[in-house]
Amino acid sequence: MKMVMAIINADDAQTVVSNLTKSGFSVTKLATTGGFLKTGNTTVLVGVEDDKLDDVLAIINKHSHSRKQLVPATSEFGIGMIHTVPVEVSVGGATIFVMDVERFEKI
Ligand code: 2BA
Repeated sequence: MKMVMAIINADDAQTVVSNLTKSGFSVTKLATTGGFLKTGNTTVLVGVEDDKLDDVLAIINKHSHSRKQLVPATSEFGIGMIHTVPVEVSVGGATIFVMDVERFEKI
């Protein structure tokens, strides 16, 4: 068994979760925050049998889209002036970790 931990854009979360659920996968959705942008994203946990892993990854891949986002970057001139300019970063589709599950129990 594998545990898929996928960090996805909050705007894609509902579509990803509903398509995973529709395909019969159990999903847990967590509200998370990216350390760099400090904006909300969504982490989806899916425990899945090995032979279904590719199906889960395909659904996440299909419904997660990358986006450009502007972040303020500041430069210091050393004379007490700080200049802020927006810098564009590309965020997502999805950042996915796949882990082996040593033991799985439902009590
Ligand atoms: P954030 O940390 O808010 O990062 C958002 C985007 O900013 C990243 O998109 C990347 O394009 C850029 N970025 C992140 N750290 C950077 C840095 N030190 N310098 C320059 N640019 C940087 P993604 O790579 O698609 O990541 C989207 C979100 O996925 C991240 O949000 C974070 O929440 C998560 N993530 C990505 N890689 C991760 C990792 N190795 N471990 C844990 N979480 C990760």
